[in-house]
Amino acid sequence: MKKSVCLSFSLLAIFSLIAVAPSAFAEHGEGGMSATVENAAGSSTPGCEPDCFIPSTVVITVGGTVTWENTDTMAHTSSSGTPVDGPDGVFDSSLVMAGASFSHTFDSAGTFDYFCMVHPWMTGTVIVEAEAEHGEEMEHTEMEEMEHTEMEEMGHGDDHAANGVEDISDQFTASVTSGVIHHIGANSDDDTLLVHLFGADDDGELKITLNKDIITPFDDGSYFVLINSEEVEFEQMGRTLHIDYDAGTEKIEIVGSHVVPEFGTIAMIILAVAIVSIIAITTKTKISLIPRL
Ligand SMILES: [Cu+2]
Repeated sequence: MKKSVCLSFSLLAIFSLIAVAPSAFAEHGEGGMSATVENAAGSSTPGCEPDCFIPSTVVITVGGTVTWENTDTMAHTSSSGTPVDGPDGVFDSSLVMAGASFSHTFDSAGTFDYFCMVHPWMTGTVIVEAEAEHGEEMEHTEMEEMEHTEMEEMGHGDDHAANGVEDISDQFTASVTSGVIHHIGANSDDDTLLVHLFGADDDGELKITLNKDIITPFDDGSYFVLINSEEVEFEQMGRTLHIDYDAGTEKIEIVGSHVVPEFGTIAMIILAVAIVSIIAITTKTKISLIPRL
């Protein structure tokens, strides 16, 4: 985590150096340290394939950053993995609203497939090439080291903010078989984790793995689960809960003995979806999904 923060700072620093020495970097051209991908207009409806992300394949070098700019009018995600196998956790933008963007810095070489969890026909690839072995790249390394030192002196505030978000997304995984998880919030006053669902038109199951650093179970290792304020039966295997819910459910509460207060301040949108049900929902309720501008 820390490394990528440092890297993005270094990148910023490098950009500011471009003004000083433009010729040194001009030769990198495309497929260098950064690439930008846009969501195709209207890609929330099938038919944009194979160019739902534009360009659908980008090439960068190790340490480079890809920025996804949502130039479409609908919310999208850029989630590593494939629609068939699901997200693999290398990177995940979660929901990126129209006009917003998401960046990820790639620290290792490889080919990374990604897709949009809301519109799984939207797929793309990031190819990260090993760093070229020539003089210019050496300059990068030296500069990164240099900026690294400076960063440590002045970067604490941002470092903290970035860690807060990143760390929490690592804290648990959640998926649903009907609808999408719109938001997970916490209420430290009554030690409750709130899972807000959206578009659960059918009965479904929420599978969520909890980290005890976020929500501490009761002494016997158990939690309570409330749906529409009524206690429900659920299955618990270790820290993974399988919770069945009825069509139309909007709020599932998981009660433990303690919830980390900081968590409540972070408005987190996790989109873990059952692909099939999402296609159905998107088709059925397309109108209501369009954010009112
Ligand atoms: Cu999308």
